[in-house]
Amino acid sequence: MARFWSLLFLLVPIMGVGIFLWAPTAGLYLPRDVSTHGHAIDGLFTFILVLTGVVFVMTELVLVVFLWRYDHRTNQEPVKFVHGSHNLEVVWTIVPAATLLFIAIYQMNTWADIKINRPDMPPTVRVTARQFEWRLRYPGKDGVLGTQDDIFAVNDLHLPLNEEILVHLESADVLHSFFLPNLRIKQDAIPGSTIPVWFRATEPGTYDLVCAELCGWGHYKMKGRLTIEPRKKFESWLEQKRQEQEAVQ
Ligand SMILES: [Cu+2]
Repeated sequence: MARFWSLLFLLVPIMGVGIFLWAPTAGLYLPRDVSTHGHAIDGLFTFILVLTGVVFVMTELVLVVFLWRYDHRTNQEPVKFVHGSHNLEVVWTIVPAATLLFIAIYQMNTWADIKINRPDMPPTVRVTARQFEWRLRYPGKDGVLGTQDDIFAVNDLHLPLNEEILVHLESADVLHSFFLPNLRIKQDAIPGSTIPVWFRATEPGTYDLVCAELCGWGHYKMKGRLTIEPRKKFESWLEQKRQEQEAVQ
């Protein structure tokens, strides 16, 4: 029976690795990347996944070998307890600390590109998250956000293709998270702050915009749509919105 348990534990690393190998073929992996910085994020993701994956498989195999070899029926003598090992403690503290420090340094340039080196430009759109929708506000003809001629939309985010985009992200009530999976963008929206988010989309299309922070009972339906389109189409969409808006005023 004890042998059966060790084999059952062996299924954990086999299935763990198996699922990761199978998922991309079933379309259950990362969605298609349509941003300029996405490959850097995906590279970090894969690097950390492989690193932790190798450690995971190694520790699982050690566990299974010990379960198999030290089964109680073939090891009748009493167990000898060991109370700590200073050297072992030092080793398994230093190795993870060094690994974490390495990852912290290794990801620095990507972090700087995505979170620090903000483009010097006026915002393309203001996104205000609220329970349970995305309110969008574009500058009107004057090109300045926050003036009388601004153009409004809800859940329908349109942005121009192959251009630097600067989003000003806000929250009207609680914590939300602005998540564009295809652009590898995920940023918390925090009440009381305006958070800049920038990126560049490289392929036209319609993509998901979802909330990635449990923000209340209706969190599941806090879904919008991101449309990436060439500048001309984007401008005619804005113009159409503006006319609709004037018609009801
Ligand atoms: Cu939300």
